[in-house]
Amino acid sequence: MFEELNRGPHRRFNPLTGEWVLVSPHRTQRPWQGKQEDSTGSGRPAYDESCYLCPGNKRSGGQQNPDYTETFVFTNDFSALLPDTPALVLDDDPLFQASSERGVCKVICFSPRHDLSVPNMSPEAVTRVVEVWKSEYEGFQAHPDIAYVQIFENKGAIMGCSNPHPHCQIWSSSSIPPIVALEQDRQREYARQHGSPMLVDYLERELQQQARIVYENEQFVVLVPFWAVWPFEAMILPRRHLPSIDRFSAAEVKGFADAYRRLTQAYDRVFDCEFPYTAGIHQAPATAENHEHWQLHMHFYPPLLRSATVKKFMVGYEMLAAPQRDITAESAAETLRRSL
Ligand code: H2U
Ligand code: ZN
Repeated sequence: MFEELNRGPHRRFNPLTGEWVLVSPHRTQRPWQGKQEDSTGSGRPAYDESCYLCPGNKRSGGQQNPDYTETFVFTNDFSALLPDTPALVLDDDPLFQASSERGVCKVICFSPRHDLSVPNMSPEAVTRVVEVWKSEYEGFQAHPDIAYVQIFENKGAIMGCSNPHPHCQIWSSSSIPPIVALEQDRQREYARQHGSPMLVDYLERELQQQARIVYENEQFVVLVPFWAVWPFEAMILPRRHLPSIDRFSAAEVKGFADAYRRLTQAYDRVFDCEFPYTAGIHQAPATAENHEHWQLHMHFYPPLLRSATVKKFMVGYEMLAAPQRDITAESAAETLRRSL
């Protein structure tokens, strides 16, 4: 069925967002004479005295990092959201609506080692990172002003990451951000219509088809979603129904870390470089309501297209009409499987 579809231009539907992506498989032979990005290449020292995330160093605001030995969490010195913003709502004119927003932004150093990143950290060290995510989420669940917890990692200068020291960020907010709210509405509606969570049904079908599966362990599956937009976009999905990270068992914390590590190892092998990406977990809001329609998942959006230096641009048609891709999700999954 997909072989026939993949012979020519077609559209694929993203049930999580309701958006369509244009797939043009015949275009992969297109010549390229545009921008070449600098290859990232590692070769970093284990400790960098000028790094604001390395143990014992001073950060921009003057605070000093402890001599941490595994993970280290601190409040972002330039937080985009603040916990004590006074409440203010402008809603009397439908054309000029605004409201104040509260939240907390944190930075999590994954390791004291400046030269490592998730694919070359030990399984135990990556497991520790997932444990910290879980306890941070639980901490925000107890916070009356916080509705949503966004855990994300920006990796690589090409993705705007300010520092190669392995780290991620957590931004928690008093409202549910629009992309998350959209996925929430779509999942709620699907569960209402079909009686089961969307991504639980989706994974079952993906496992039957196998064409887009990259890696499986006992608890999680890594796949290239049918509706992927970025060339090597991927997703980590739990095998069982898990709305949020606080429900992870100890084995699931370990299994998630394994999936995260194995996918990023495969990424690094695709073009033999430190593969840049933006990745993040979407999960149920950290509030007391019923969120059973939610299925936690981690999105990976890597920009590279055909080498360590050639990235996919989301411009022109993509910015004005619809996202478009050339290599199919099936062939990207095959490349990633071969790179495991
Ligand atoms: P990236 O993950 O995009 O590189 O961002 C790193 C964050 O670290 C960024 O949000 C914060 C920046 O505000 N930061 C500090 O909190 N303290 C510093 O001394 C420098 C950077
Ligand atoms: Zn460092």
